[in-house]
Amino acid sequence: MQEIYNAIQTAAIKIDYAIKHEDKGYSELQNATGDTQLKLDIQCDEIIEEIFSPISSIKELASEEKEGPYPLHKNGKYLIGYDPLDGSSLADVNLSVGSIFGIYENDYSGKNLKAAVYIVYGPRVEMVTADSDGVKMFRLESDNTFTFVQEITLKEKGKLNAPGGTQKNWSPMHKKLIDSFFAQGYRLRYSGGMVPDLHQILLKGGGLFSYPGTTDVPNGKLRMTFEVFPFAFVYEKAGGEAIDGTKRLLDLSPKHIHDTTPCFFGSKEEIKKVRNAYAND
Ligand code: AHM
Ligand code: MG
Repeated sequence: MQEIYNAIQTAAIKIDYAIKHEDKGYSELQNATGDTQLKLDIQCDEIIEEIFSPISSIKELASEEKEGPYPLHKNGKYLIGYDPLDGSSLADVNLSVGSIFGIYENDYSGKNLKAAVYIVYGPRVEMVTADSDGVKMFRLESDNTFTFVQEITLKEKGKLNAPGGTQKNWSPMHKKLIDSFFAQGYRLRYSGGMVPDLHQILLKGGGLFSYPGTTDVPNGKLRMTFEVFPFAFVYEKAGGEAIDGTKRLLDLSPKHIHDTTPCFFGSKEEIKKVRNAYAND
């Protein structure tokens, strides 16, 4: 696993450079979800593919930017589902973006996730790892090494609310639930990048991030394999919870690697309220 973490660090340094200095325009291509890919999306995917390719413990890659799985070493132990540059359009407006990695065994179901890692490219470059040792944050230093900063644990209850999805397409129940958090004094924190938004909630001790099913996207926007399961794993290891409204996210399995799901990540108190609201709908 350490070899994979080291490879992610190497990729992160190159991706950070690409974000800051390379071509920001759109390509002529679309990904499997139908998004027009930025040149940066493709470049970051290629950086990761190249760095992961020689690692013999990796059996296969599945990328948000690739149509299907990409086989590497047939005797490898791990499958890696990743989003090379999440929230990539935010780079153009100089907001933080991220890379997300789920390290699986056997298949891409939530229960087979063994570790999760994400990188935040912001004013600082930070890496968060979640595994049987808990959740740890590292920061990129001027000598291009990552040093340990702190362990991350969530409090029982937080103060931040990051409500995703187009509001006019929320269900009345979901709107009432989100309004109820603001009525209790929760503060809005939503940049439109799930990596910095979820990172902020983790570092500030708690809160709620939601991306519900809506009338336009009934299964939500965020993909299980590359985005949702890795963060569900991080939140659970940090002492929080992650559900789709009623069910634990890590009990789900995608039928197709690009499948999406409604998702809620938070500290225990907020998730309890979400579960009650969705159970009684
Ligand atoms: P992307 O993988 O195409 O970048 O989309 C994922 C991003 C998430 O980071 C973020 O939470 C979500 O899309 C925001 O969506 P919206 O613009 O609908 O709020
Ligand atoms: Mg993404």
